[in-house]
Amino acid sequence: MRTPSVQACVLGNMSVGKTRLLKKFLNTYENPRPTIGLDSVILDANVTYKGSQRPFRIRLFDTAGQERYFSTIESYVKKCKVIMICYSLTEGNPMDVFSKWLVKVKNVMDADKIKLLIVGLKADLVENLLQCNNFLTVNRECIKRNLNHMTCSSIEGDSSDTILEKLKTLASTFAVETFDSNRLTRSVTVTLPSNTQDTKSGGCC
Ligand SMILES: Nc1nc2c(ncn2[C@@H]2O[C@H](COP(=O)(O)OP(=O)(O)OP(=O)(O)O)[C@@H](O)[C@H]2O)c(=O)[nH]1
Ligand SMILES: [Mg+2]
Repeated sequence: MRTPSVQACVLGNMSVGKTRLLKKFLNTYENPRPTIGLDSVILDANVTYKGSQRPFRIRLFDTAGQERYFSTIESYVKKCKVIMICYSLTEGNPMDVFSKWLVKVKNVMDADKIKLLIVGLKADLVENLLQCNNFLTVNRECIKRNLNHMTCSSIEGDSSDTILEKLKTLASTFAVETFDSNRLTRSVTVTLPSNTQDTKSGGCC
């Protein structure tokens, strides 16, 4: 049986650190160039299904923050089951997460049917999160809207591992749905009417 694949993507303004985060997931460290359109990476994951470990894959799309590319990436975003919206803890308008990116997501899909994760990046540049205006603003909105909110640095420490684990956990829900639907498909029994054989043998062939 083919390994199921769950599609996911990373959205957010230019230069917030989306590509650097994906490179950290893959343990590659070169400084990224601005993304043009979109790229994708494959991540391997496992989930416990009916008492045993089953593998699945996550196809994770890295998207350009530049507005002009959104029409190109929209058709990929539509098919994603997990969406990470990233923002910088140190620059830009943190409310873009909701007024721009979440609105775009809701315009192309039913946000209740997917898993959303909001991620504040460049945590190494912040001394105290509890005094960080971007963090506090986004956190307040996430609590109101009951959204997952995490922070990380793609440069220092291992906080990106926690984000990767969370991504895998969110995606595993959809992998399990695929296992369940495969199981149901396999167990369907089709009973043919008793005269089918006669009808066929009396036909033209
Ligand atoms: N200090 C610090 N710098 C970071 C971090 N993540 C990314 N950067 C830097 O921020 C700059 C932009 O990072 P990218 O990953 O290219 O940003 P992006 O969101 O992919 O940008 P676009 O592709 O243009 O949408 C690069 O110089 C990165 O090295 C981080 O966690 N900490
Ligand atoms: Mg990029």
